Amino acid sequence: MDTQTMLSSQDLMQMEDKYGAHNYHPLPVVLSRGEGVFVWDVEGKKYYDFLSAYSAVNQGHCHPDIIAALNNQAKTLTLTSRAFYNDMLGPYEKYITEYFGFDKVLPINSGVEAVETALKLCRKWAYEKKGIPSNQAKIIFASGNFHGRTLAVISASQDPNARNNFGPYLPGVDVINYNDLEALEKALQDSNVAGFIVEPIQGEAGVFVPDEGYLSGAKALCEKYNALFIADEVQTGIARTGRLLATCGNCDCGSHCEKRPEIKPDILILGKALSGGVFPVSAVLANDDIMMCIKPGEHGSTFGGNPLACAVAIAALEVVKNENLAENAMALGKVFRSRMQSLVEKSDLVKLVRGKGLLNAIVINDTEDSKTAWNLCVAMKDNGLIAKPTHGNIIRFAPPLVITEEQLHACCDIIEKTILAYEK
Ligand code: IF1
Repeated sequence: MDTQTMLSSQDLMQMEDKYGAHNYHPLPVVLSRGEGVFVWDVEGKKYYDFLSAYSAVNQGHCHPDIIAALNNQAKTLTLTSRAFYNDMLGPYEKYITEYFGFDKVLPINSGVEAVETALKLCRKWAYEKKGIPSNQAKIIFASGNFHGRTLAVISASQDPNARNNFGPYLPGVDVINYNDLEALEKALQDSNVAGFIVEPIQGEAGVFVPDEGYLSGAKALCEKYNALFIADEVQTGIARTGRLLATCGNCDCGSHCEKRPEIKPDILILGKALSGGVFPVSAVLANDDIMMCIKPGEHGSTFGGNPLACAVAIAALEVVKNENLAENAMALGKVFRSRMQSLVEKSDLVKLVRGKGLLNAIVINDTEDSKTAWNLCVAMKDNGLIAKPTHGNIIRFAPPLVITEEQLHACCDIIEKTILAYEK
């Protein structure tokens, strides 16, 4: 559509407003190109991307290796459905199960589809292996959770925007306080509990990092009460928090060490950066005693495990390993938080910084309903860095994990300059 090159940002925003559902309120910037840590708007202005499409672009925008895998496979075979075998799925399944250390994978597409798959798998296991009476299974969620937008997961949400007027809600859903092992143990006393699903760090809630020992404690309690520990690593996985998975334990040493307990979930949910932001690819991993509860014809999707997704996901995971993205996220996350901590000391506007690896947030010293965080993001955009508030007064900062230390300092300079100028 050659007229597209003539349309301004304003034209394009108005076009979305007129023809698109109003289910988002984007920052007023219209992106037309991405490369590595950078994106450009329609007028050619360059920005650092500090959201990474909510941690889907960990490998950087349009990573050449992932794009090459996409292009090569796209010219060969994109989709067969699972009515037939294809020559990419088996090698991908072997690759990803060995990569994360599980017996099997159920390939699917979006993050929430993987969450739904995990919930169905958990219930199936509960009836067929734990022996919970039919239709009595309960799954425990954590307060402040975000697992996607389908009716099942919003049934566990406490965010009025996510759930109001979408009822009736799914039964068999219990919600307990996040980061509260006592509450978890109390809930697990119910013999009808099938599992506990949790984000190792709550992204949307505002990058809440639980106490040291919370995840390992939760896993131990699930074992004690014969319930499944389900880790939703759609946002925290794939090196974002400074390790391949955030459920690798809470030690900050950055490499494998005895201090870091291996917190292996019974069911692992991945999405987003599993494809490097190039294509919707998600996955549920589990060992045979759980995964084999689903029999042929009991679950699936048209695109799940398609050859294109397999090729892209292998390339995306190769980049994570070959470019040491977890180590980079661990090291630069510490640099980022230290720079933000010095901003806390300089500015009345910044209350605190928190996060792990390169999933961080600053809390703005204003009320939840204030426009300050939003206004700061608009001002940062004008200064060449795009980010977006999560809730109210919290700004999430999540650059692609390929960022260099020099680029990170340049971004911290932009954030600092914007915030100090805003106060005046
Ligand atoms: C939106 C939030 C982030 C997720 C976790 C499952 C999913 C997500 C931990 C579902 C998706 C996305 C959804 C997107 C914005 C973004 C988001 F702000 F919504 F909450 F990242 F924090 N589990 N998160 O974070 O994956 O089906 O979207 O592929 O809905 O606005 P999906």
